[in-house]
Amino acid sequence: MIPNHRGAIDDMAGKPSPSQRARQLREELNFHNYRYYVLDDPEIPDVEYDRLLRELQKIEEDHPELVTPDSPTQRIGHEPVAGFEEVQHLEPMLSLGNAFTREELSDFDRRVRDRLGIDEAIEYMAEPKMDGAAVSLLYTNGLLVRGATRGDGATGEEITHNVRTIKSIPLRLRGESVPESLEVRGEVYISKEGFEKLNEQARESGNKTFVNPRNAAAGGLRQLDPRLTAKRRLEFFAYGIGGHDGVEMPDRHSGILKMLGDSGLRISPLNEVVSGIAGCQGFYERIQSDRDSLPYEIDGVVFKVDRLDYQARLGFVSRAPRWAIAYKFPAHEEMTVLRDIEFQVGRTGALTPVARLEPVFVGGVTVSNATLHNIDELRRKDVRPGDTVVVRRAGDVIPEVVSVVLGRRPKDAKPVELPKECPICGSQVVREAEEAVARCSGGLFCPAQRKEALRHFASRRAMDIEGLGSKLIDQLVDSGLVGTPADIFTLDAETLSGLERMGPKSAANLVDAIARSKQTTLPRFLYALGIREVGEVTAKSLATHYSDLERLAAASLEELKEIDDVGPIVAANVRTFFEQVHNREVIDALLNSGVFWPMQSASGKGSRLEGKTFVLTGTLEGMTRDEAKELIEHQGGRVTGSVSRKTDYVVYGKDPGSKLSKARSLGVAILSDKQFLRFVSH
Ligand code: JCF
Repeated sequence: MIPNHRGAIDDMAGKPSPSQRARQLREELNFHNYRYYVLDDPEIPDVEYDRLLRELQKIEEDHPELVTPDSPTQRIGHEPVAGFEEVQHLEPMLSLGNAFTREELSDFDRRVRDRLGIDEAIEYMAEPKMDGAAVSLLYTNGLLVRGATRGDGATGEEITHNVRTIKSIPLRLRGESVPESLEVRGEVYISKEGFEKLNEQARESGNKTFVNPRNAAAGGLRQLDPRLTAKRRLEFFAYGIGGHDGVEMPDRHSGILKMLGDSGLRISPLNEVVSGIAGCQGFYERIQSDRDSLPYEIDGVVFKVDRLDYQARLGFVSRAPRWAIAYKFPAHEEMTVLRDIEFQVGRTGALTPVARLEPVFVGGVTVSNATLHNIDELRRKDVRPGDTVVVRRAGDVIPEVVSVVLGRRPKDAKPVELPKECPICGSQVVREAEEAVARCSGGLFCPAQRKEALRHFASRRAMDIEGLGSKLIDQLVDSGLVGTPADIFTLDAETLSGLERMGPKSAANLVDAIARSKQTTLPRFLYALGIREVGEVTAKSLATHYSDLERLAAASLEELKEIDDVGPIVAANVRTFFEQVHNREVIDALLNSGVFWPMQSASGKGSRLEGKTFVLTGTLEGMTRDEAKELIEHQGGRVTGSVSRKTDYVVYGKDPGSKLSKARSLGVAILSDKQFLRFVSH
């Protein structure tokens, strides 16, 4: 049990001494660390953990003599090391034999049974095989004293300063009776998410990306500066033991894992004892089908004869035990020849270099396209048509080209250039100085961007065309019925009812919705155009400043930069957008088909709600929150989230929240939704 420190304080006659308090805090923090990182079941919120940690840090600062090696403050406390020391493992670290097919697996099982002279099914401990780096942890009298890489199996490198940063590795073993010494063996790995983030950061800062999670984990362990290791968010699963002294040994491998788990080490929850070859095969298939949804990479499963007396009888061949085998999944990485590099145009017009490959079977599927992310990444990797490349497909992630096999580069291989014009629509390709991405400036005109642009155009906060959803837009574009947003306003019920899943009733409803959307506001219209980085706030600023579309379209860069919320990048985006003839044509067509907005008095000045602050609560009848907000802002008022003395009106609907009672207690004016509508509509 963990002492409740608050209780402890109250119970004692007076305050605990700094040394008592430090011990309480250490125990408590280590307990919560264990709940969070090992059991994955935190008991207290992060802020409370941080508070406790800071309290301990403070005590240790004032009383440095109270710092202990297992203090949670000591995980990253170490200075960078100058180099790695060699360490001798107490027991050698073993490797595993491999099986790639069912036959090889059943050969293994047959060899085991033949050697033991046993006919019936053997019980195996089955576990996922983590794709990380093996480490050995030495605990002396329960205290973590050393961490080491596998090295050649007999000698590894000392990496204690780095394993201490891994939160799922306990600095002290739990439990009453701790062994005098115990080598814990396990795998350090990085999650798929951690790996993606690491590579994203590397890409953003122009550094080399990691080829796979295993390299990222192994590299993390070999940092001289533990602060860099800590940044990689490495994790750990224990899978066995090495040398040990003063431990009562269980008689099964599953017993060892239970013992490790009870000592506070993290054990894979997927481990299972299975029976015979059928059990092994079943486990393999279950894990394989879960492979993509696991948060980390695995490259197969491991089977170990569970009974330790059998293990002893089976012994070893060279470094690999006869009692264990790794049954591998199809590889995630393969080599193939890159035929060509093409540029694909994405949602925002971003040009993504895509590798066209000689088809190759990797990660369980045939891959013939792989992403190269962006032009900088392409340059950094220096991938050229004709190159032999390493392709990686992990989980559901898009296959990517990881590296070039330079030794196989044809003499005449030339790098590809970024196209000056969009390969889809021919518009100019622009690249902002600070951005890694190059983009097609074609906007609404570019077919590749069209669907996304239409989705945005019709969306609730833009033109708000109810019923014009994603699937329907796909159909409309694919059938050629809609090319630009203006075409939406040419659709009639008859045409629409010819589409999939479109009855006469929903067709009629959609036609109504389209007609209703014609009356809009200038900010909504500007936002709907989907000019890069012109969100709702910027659209409002632009509309407030110009109140007339023609003047905005003709505004110079210098003029635009002067406007609130408009920086040089947004100003340039606005200019580029209106300079494209196609965009002007679409806008004209929209206006010709009847899209209009009632003239807005500049910034709503002089209107009745000028300077008034509103708070909305509950479900308003006959309007959405957004509509109410728009009504208020249209007349110069402001909507805020919380009630204070400065609030002028609180508008409430059905099931109002605490804001209504707060308004009452502060004496703020209160309007029902109906009163509000009357109030704003004359
Ligand atoms: O998850 C692993 N990569 C893994 C490696 C799991 C194991 O149970 C292992 C291992 C390497 C050697 N067991 C041994 C004996």
